[in-house]
Amino acid sequence: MLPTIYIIGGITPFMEAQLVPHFTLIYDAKLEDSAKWLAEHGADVRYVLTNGHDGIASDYIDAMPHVKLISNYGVGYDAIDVSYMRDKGIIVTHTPDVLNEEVATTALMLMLSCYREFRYNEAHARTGAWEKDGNARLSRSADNRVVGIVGLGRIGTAIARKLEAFNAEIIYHNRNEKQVPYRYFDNLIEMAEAADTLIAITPGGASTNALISKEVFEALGPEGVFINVARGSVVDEPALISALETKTIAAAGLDVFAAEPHIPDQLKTLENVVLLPHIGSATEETRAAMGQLTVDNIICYEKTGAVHTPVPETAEIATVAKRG
Ligand code: NAP
Ligand code: 8YV
Repeated sequence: MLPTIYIIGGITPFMEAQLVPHFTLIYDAKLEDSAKWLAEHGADVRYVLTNGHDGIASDYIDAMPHVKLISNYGVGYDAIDVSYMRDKGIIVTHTPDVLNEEVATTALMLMLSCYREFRYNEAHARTGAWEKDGNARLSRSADNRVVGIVGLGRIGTAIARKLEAFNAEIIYHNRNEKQVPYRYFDNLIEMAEAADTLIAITPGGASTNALISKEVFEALGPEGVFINVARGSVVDEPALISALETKTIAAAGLDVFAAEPHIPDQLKTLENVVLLPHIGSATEETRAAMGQLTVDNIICYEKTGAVHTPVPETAEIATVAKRG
């Protein structure tokens, strides 16, 4: 009998083609009654493949007593209770690094759209307003900005590097100072005061919940631009809406929201916000690389008992194999 993978959320045909010869694939979305299926067959499940949006509920895992590994198709794993999994001896893997450049590009795309008022200018061209009303109003330059990165990790560092082309001065806030040539702020409010633009790119979860608060927006100020490519939970969303409505900040570019795929109506009607449907890593090339690593972690474990990219919280219970 082939080992079973329980799949939550979608996977690409390319991922499926690699798994089908070696595993029995059970798709949560295709089950009429997941709880009933798990009660009858949960003991057969050896692997879970899920993603950053769906994660896995702990009661699902309780119904799968022989699961060895949860392979997460994404780098962020705040939707998985990793301490619970570690205590049960279950390894969790994710897809670091392979998406750094894409998510950084998305952050820049949002920042440039805010400064150069892409939505307004595109509409001015497309709707005929240019012919009817004359030239578009002036926007503001994205060059020479002081950019505060909240979460200077793998992706934050890629954002900082891409911003060099715009002559940005990079400053950052993490819990820990790093050996990097950028100014460190242990106080986020003080960094927001010093910055023209704030870019959030931390993990989600309890430690960053509503980290970007009303006070942070007040410190960023009426010329300030806020970009979020982290998680919706990192921001106090009602405070953000209010800051945009009252022009406490100038503009925001958002790829992530508190209750995805729902976006609050107030955000949809505001002129000074650019909205994206969580597409930070969503290109064919980057999703192929993420999918490959997600699949490789399972195949490697099945063949050797080792994985390539465990999350730090389960690294101590995992054997790590370099990717060939
Ligand atoms: P990473 O390398 O682990 O970097 C995370 C950074 O955040 C670290 O520098 C960390 O530094 C900092 N951080 C963590 N908790 C913090 C806190 N409470 N306060 C301040 N800083 C904190 O992770 P990554 O690979 O860059 O990914 C970051 C996140 O981006 C993911 O977890 C995910 O949520 C998000 N993401 C979004 C998309 C998208 O499609 N929009 C795609 C990929 C990833 P310290 O530990 O020193 O605090
Ligand atoms: C994906 C992400 O949208 O990697 C992450 O943390 O947020 C994105 O790359 C998500 O994980 C879907 O698989």
